[in-house]
Amino acid sequence: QSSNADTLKAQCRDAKVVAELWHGFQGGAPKDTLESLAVAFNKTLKGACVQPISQGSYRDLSTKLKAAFASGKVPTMAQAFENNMALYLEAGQLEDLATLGVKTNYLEKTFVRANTFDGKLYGIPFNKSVQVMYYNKDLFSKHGVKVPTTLAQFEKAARDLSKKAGSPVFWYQPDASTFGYFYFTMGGTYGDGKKLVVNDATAVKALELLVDLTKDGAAKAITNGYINNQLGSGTFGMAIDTSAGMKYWESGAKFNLGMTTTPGLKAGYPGSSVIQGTNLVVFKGAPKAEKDLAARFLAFAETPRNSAVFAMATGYVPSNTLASRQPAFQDFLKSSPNYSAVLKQARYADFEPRLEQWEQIRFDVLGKAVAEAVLGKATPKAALDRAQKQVDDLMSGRTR
Ligand code: FGO
Repeated sequence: QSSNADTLKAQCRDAKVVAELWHGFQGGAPKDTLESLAVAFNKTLKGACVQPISQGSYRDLSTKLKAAFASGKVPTMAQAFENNMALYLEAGQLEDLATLGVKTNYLEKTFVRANTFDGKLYGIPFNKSVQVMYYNKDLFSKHGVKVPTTLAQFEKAARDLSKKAGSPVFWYQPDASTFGYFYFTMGGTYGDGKKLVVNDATAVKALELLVDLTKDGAAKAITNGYINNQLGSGTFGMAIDTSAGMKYWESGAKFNLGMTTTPGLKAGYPGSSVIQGTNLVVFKGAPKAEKDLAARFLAFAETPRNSAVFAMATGYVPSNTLASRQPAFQDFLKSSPNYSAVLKQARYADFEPRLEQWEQIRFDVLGKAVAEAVLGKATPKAALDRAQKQVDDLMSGRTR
């Protein structure tokens, strides 16, 4: 079926050293591009190969890695969010990349910092994304509404356009990612770095905005998967979503698709955006020959050229700061002006907390609270207060 998969199988069949790379891509441009990268790398080798293996979703991936730690059968490499890294590091599973000679010259500094714990580098940024605003150019021009650049304009545009269209035009997934955009943009920080806070006044205000827009028929919660898969199900106006979905959005949109920076607090300044996507880590328990091969793969993945190719093919932010100077990248920006929003937004983006417990919290606690509130099962304040109690219990080890 997929020629990349066949090529990889052939490349790894007789290899003496096979470095498995467990990942959370499930298809589409991200998976294809990762596999193409591995195929190209393997062509430079004799008797060795990198074998990407999808483990399902990102969350399936971390679940399977934890099981691998317990059984002692770890892969060579894997994708990991920063909070996953905190957990894997605590479990003693991550290799210090300096010992493998991995360099970070020209890599995005904020991303590299997020991979650094106690002064040591445990991962390199690979597929890092930012949220951007996707919108329906045709709908905005049809009704003569200006594309919003501030939160106040955003709220008004959502209400005005929805009235004119006769149905809610701001579509969102009721989860921690969507909430994070509003929360960060309003100045939220999830606490002071000592105590994790999800129910401060800013959090309540952020969730109230989403709930009010929903109640008033200006926003629609998409509860069955990615927004880009639902674009045929009504009049879409705008959404805040990961730049990594760019190719999916482009193929799903039956209208002129616009991409721009997120609405912010003040005119002239984009809003914030949650940094998502993952880094590549190497596991201590893998054989030396595999770890050395992994280090070479990381260097290959991060060349300006390969970093540019990956970004152009997917919508991710290039990890190498020299990528955007590649002639092919310059041509790409001319033919895909939407993508420039991704580069601009990357300067206005925030990380979620880098805590071991965060993955569980963002899905099972915060994400649940957001869904409850927008579905009208609890007020934003009540939902977030309950979430805070669960956070406190998890952080103090009272629950697991
Ligand atoms: C996804 C998840 C986390 C954490 C954030 C964490 C775990 C969020 C969000 C929950 O690489 P990103 O930017 O985008 C993904 C990429 C590869 O699959 O393509 C996106 N995609 C895929 C198919 C499609 O039809 N449309 C589309 O946009 C896909 O989202 O990562 C963003 C979405 C989520 O997975 O539901 O990162 N996230 N922090 N996941 N496990 N842990 O700490």
